[in-house]
Formats: sequence, structure tokens, C-alpha cells
Amino acid sequence: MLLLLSVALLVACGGKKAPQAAQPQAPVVVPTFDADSAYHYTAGQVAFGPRVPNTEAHRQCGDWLESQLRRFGAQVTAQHVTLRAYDGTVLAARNIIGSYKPETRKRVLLCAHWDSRPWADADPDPKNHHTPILGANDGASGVGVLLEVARQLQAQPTDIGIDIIFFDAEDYGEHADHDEPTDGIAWCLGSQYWARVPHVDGYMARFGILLDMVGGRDARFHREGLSDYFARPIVDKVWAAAHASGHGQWFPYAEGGQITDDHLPINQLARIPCIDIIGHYPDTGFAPTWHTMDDTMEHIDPAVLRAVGQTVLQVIYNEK
Ligand code: AHN
Ligand code: ZN
Repeated sequence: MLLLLSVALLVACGGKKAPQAAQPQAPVVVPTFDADSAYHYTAGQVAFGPRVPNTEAHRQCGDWLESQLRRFGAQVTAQHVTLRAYDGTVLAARNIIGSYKPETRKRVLLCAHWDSRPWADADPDPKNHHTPILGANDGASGVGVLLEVARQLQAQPTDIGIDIIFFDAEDYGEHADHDEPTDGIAWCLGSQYWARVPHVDGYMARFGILLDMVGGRDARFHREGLSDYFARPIVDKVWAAAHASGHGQWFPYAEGGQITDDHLPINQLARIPCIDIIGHYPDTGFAPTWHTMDDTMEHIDPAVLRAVGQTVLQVIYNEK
């Protein structure tokens, strides 16, 4: 009987050797995130000035971001789209997508917003409440980290495909003085558009990771509430990666509040489980520089950029 079985196996295998047991996998080498280069890419955006839609600085920074992604070997798609803000302003917006291994179906989405807030409406000095902010942390930091991830992807490709998306018009939400209701969500206009009209028909990814305010000194990344609601296993995976890569101190397992951010339309409309790594501060909420004139490079800490960047690399290089 055994003999018959082995003959049958030999026949089934076309006479070749019986299949070997799976070889032990070579350990994954996760590249080292360069925080100085992420810092440099963050400063590079801030140097254009406030990146408010419909301004020259915004247009020039958008061109620069596309050229950086191309330089790092991504296939770049720009979604130019006209979006209407809550106050009726018509925004010439642009979502910028850099794709690695676009032909691969196993994909992970990494994203951040690249626009900056048109008004410092949380500034302690009311005379600044209609002045645009530099958005070093709020905007540029997430994009800076992802540009460094892009550079790493060119040097050492991942097994899976990666899409890096820079969303526009995230931060055009209601001014603090605005008190009439708005229909729909005034924030996250670029991601709402992309979630309805992705850059590739029928686009799907295993999961997404949004980075928002990932460079502020003394930041803490608590588990964000909507991420836990829509994508708890991904929060678990990413927090485990943070702790495994030695950056657990920045990623307490405690839950922070729910934050309306670009991951919401990705979860609700595009139906891709997406989490938000967003800087909170113990007790006080967002950074003290949030939506103020003080959101400048002075308050960016490369150690924070490193903690987030290395965590992202740890996750994506371990996806098979
Ligand atoms: C709200 O304040 C509702 N959401 C904050 C999203 C945000 C603004 N992220 C950066 N700037
Ligand atoms: Zn903001």
C-alpha cells in the first residue's frame, strides 16, 4: 500500500523528487530609517512657505513632491481636482500618489496630508487667527517621513507593493470662529475625493497607515479611537512593530480619543482598513503648536520622526 502510494505520488509529481519541506525563511532585514533625511525632507516643504491651496507656494511644493517621488523610483500619479471648501472657496487641489510594484496585488497604503492650514486659528494671539501656518508638524512631518520611506523602497524593495499618497486639502476645515453647521465633513477633502475616485479603478490594499503630526517634540502616539473601531488588528500590528523596533516608549497602548482625519474616508468610503498614527500629548490633546504660528521646524524632533519611520519600515518589510 505504501509502495503504491509512493508510486502514485511520483506519478503525480511528474516523476520528479517529492516536494521538499519549506526552506526556513531567511530573516527579514529591515533597513535603518534615516531620521536626518526625514527631517531634511520636512524642512524642504516648510521652505516653500505655507502650502495653502490656490497659492504659488502650494503649487511649487506639489511639483517638488512629485519630483522627489520620481527621483526615488516611484511611479507617480497626480490627481488634479477642483474641490469646494465649506466656505465656498474653490480649491485647485492635487493628490499625489507614488506607487512601488504597481503590478502587484498585495499592497499596503501609506499616507499623509501635504497641505497646511490656511489660518492659525488656535494661536494664543488673536491677531494671527487669519494668518496661514507653516505646518512643520501638521502636514510636513508625515510627508517627510514618507519621502524617507520612499528613498528606502528604492534602495531595498519590499515583497509587497506600496502606494504612498500625499492628500491635499485636509486642513481646510472650519475656522474656529465659524459657527454655522456645514454639510458633510469640511476636513479631509482630498482623501474624501480619492476614496470615491481612487487613482486606479477598483483599487484595494490590505491596509493603510496614515501619519499626522509625527514630528513634534514629546509627542505620544496613543491608539486612536476610529483606528481601533475600524482596524483594530492593524493598530495591534503597528504598535507591536513599534515596540519590536525599540520605539515602544512613543507608542503607549492606551487609547486616545477619536479624530476625524484622512483615514476616516479610507475606512468608510474606500473600505480599506486604515489607522492613524497621530501625535497627541498626555492630558492636553494636540501639540501646543497645533494650528498656531509656532508650528515650525524648531519644534520638530528627529527622534520622533525616527520612531515613526522605523516602525513603518518594520511593518512593511515584514509583509509577505
Ligand atoms: C479635527 O480637528 C476634527 N480634526 C483634526 C484633523 C487634523 C487637522 N489633523 C491635522 N490637522
Ligand atoms: Zn491641522
